[in-house]
Amino acid sequence: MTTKTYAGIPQQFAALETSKIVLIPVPYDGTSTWQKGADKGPEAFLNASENMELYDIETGTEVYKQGVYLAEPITEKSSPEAMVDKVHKTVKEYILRNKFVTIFGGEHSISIGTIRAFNECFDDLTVLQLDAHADLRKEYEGSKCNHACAVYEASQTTNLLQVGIRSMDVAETTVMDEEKTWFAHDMVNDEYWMDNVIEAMGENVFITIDLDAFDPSIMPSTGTPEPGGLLWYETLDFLKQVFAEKNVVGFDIVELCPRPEEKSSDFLAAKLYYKMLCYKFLGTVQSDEFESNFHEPKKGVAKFNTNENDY
Ligand SMILES: [Mn+2]
Repeated sequence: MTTKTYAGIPQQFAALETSKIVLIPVPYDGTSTWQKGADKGPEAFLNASENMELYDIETGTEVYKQGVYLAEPITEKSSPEAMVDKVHKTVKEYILRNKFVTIFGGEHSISIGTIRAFNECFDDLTVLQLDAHADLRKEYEGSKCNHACAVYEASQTTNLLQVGIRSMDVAETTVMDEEKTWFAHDMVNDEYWMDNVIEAMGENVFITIDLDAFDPSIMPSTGTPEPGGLLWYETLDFLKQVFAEKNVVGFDIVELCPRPEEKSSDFLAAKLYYKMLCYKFLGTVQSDEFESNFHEPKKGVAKFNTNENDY
């Protein structure tokens, strides 16, 4: 990776100690079944970020001044399970250091470890998934950590809300909670979907964005594009409301599968990431302490089944 700081920001905004935000790249593409290349996602995203204006017109802010620490990429790929464990451990470590933790993939299986970490640190976690695919398989091709299983665990352990879904296997209907699913073909005729999704959320929300949730017309560089996806301004409008009304505790963005001749997708991912930071820190003065309300691990609380000495 050539980038030394996120988006080329000055060192004074990029040190771990003073940064409120941590960005963890996970260039993993071990289980994807069709187009390979999500392992190149973080690098393309970081390159595009470096060429992006850092003043946000809509919010009138320069959110990078809150501090963005670019963590070492997670390169564990001996097995999907080992990768998920490593992601889980690393994410949890940064949450416990009171950082706003963000992760850039990589294929969607990385979210298994990410969500597990957030779910251990925040009570009553809602997972908001924007995705074309349900990703609810319990196991796929011999592994529970396949990208097709990305949110199965979340469906069992968190309040999982699935938005933009337009592709799934019939077997997944037995796992899916239709009350908590917004299908793309319904959303297009439903002017209240944003309100309804927000109403279904608890206070603490983790957002996982599979970039194939977007329409392929604006986001062609993804492993498995599906027609009929979300557009730019409606997505921003929705995300802005979520950040305004809920305590978003972190997010990940996955499945950028860059192609050398098509850079607009890389820029969409870069801008989306930055916009989400802008919305998160709207109204936060640069010198304010970042207030994370995670719960310190307590002994004897069943939710924390990880040994405290593990990290
Ligand atoms: Mn997915």
